[in-house]
Amino acid sequence: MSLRRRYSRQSRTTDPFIDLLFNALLGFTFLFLVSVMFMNPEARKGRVDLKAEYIISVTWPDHLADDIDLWVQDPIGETVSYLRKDAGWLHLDRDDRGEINDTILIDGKELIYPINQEVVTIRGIIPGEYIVNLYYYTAANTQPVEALVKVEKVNPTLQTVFVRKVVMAEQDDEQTVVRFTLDRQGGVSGINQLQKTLTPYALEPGPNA
Ligand SMILES: [Ca+2]
Repeated sequence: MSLRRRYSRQSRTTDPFIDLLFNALLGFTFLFLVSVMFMNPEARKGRVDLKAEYIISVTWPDHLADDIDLWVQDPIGETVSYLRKDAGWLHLDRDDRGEINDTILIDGKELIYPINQEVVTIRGIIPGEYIVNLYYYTAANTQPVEALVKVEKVNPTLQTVFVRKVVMAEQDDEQTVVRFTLDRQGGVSGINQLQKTLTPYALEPGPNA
């Protein structure tokens, strides 16, 4: 049989079993595409599934080039900051440096992400006192910057347990914004503002010297 004839014979074959297989394959492909579309719709919207018990955040006005840093210490003295993003159960998600790292490259295009925000998560409960400090690392101008600090309890539902506006007057200012105590069940008490320095800068000539 010549190659041409064999080819033409095969293309005319209408084996019902092959038809069934082909239709089944089409069906499975369709189901697969549909399930991919509906699988985890939240993730497709870009929502982040945070594994955390508490979220501590600071935000300051968008588009400002000022760099403010969040420093958090846990009850056993572990301190998280941009210098150490994981300390015990504390984790700093992002060191926001004002405008410096607000531009990201996606598919070769530069996108501006103007939001000034730093977030520390407490991923597991160590009972005792936590200390939350702000440090004004870079002042872009002479105007004081107003920052908003929030402490949110994640479980069982998101609940704000502390919120305060803080004025950072000049570069190198450090303030204890809040201290709070967590019990074993994650309940919060003992909120106060007793000041404590968490940065090591006072021992050094200074980060901007
Ligand atoms: Ca920062």
